[in-house]
Amino acid sequence: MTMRETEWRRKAKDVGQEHLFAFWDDLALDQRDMLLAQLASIDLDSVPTLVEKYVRNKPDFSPGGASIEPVNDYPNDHTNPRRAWDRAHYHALGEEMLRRGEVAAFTVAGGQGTRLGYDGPKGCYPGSAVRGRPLFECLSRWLVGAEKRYGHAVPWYIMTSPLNDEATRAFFSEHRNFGLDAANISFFQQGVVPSFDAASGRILLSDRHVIATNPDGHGGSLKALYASGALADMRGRGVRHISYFQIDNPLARAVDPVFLGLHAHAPDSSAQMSSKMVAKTEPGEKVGVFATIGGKVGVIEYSDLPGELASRRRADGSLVFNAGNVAIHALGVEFVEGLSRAGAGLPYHRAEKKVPHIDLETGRRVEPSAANGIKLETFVFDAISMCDASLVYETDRVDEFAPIKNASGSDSPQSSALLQTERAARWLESAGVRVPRKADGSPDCVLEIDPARAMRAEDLR
Ligand code: UD2
Repeated sequence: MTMRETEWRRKAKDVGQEHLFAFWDDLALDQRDMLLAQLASIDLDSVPTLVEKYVRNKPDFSPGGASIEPVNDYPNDHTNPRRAWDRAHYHALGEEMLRRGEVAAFTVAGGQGTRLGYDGPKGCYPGSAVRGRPLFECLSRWLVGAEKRYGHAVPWYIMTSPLNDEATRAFFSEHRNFGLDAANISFFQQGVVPSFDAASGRILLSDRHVIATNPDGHGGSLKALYASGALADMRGRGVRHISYFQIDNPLARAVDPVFLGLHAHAPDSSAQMSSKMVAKTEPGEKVGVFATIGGKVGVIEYSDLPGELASRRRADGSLVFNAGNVAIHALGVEFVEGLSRAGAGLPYHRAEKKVPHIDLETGRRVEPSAANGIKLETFVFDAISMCDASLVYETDRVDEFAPIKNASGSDSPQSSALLQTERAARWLESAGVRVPRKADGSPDCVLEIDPARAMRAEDLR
């Protein structure tokens, strides 16, 4: 018995997880090393708390007794009498930030294309309506355009996970970084958390020498930005704000001067974390909702929003809680650093899932037919309620939200292509181009506009 093993075994026992050594005697030497290395990479001390708080109990993320009000957003129509604001002013301020190189782009791309039936990093999936450009390339075109326009490169940070890091890097090399300078692209991996057996609270083994883990959610990006050195790299480049977006939305403006200007300069912004919203289409739409909860802006995930609040309507028929979260945020470098230094972790959310594992009695692999495991994830939007103040900016759905999540139906490649076409059609029409439309008003064609050429309708005139 090596000393290292004794120590780890004791530690595992102390936190109620001694079974992780159940097959030790049968393991080859390299397998033993792998198990010990994996144990060293996991925060074992936190395991008893995780089990108690999230496996044995179900934390409640519903707003509970707190007062809950709609958010006071900046409306998409800046002339809206509800709240008129000076769009041109913030656009100019945001452009200045880009000219000075104060902005980095950040994509969370730790997920796979599983829901799409695609075996690979989601960013490699064809996303654009006409050319079928991969999602990574759709987003890269904004950065090509911004560099040309503002004379300063926007460094791009991409968070991968152990599931797709290698494949993502290889994809960028194969595509010569989509024309961007490799010196301005950084990849780093998010962390993982152990997956638990729902009934016993034991950590599952995915092989006799391998602990079952899952990526720690997009909220893990804040910790990973710090731990990977990405924040220090940003500091070195003079970056002060991070433009955050998900890999699944080919219409996301990777950098948006108006939003960045509001985030950094609006009087009611703390420049810590700001967000974009779109008006929800129907009460059941699967997007989180921004609300003022107990006096502070936060997001209530769709599964936690009480039905009565989701379907409450104003006299004009519009939804009261309509501020849908499109997962586009702006974050201050200082804010993210502060959270990490203070060790201010985000809460975990639990998901009951089928987790294949090794049966501890027989040593055989089990493919469960029903949910047997608990996976824990953190959500980036939980950081919003940690801000001193947080701004929400309404954007037009057609202009900015056409996610590709499912193989068919809503949020699918087909629905995304329709929205991309509609946006391009509107932009072209505003520049005086006649776009053929069908009797129902939808464009009678398929269109795609390259963001490297036009970042907004005005650019086409
Ligand atoms: C998310 C939001 C939802 C709404 C919607 C907008 C959550 C929990 N819900 O739903 O409120 O805003 O998006 O499109 O976020 N990712 C990682 N690492 C992880 C997990 C996810 O990088 O460990 C990335 C993933 O690659 C993708 C994004 O985060 O880019 C969204 O993840 P999702 O598909 O699990 O979230 P979804 O669509 O359920």
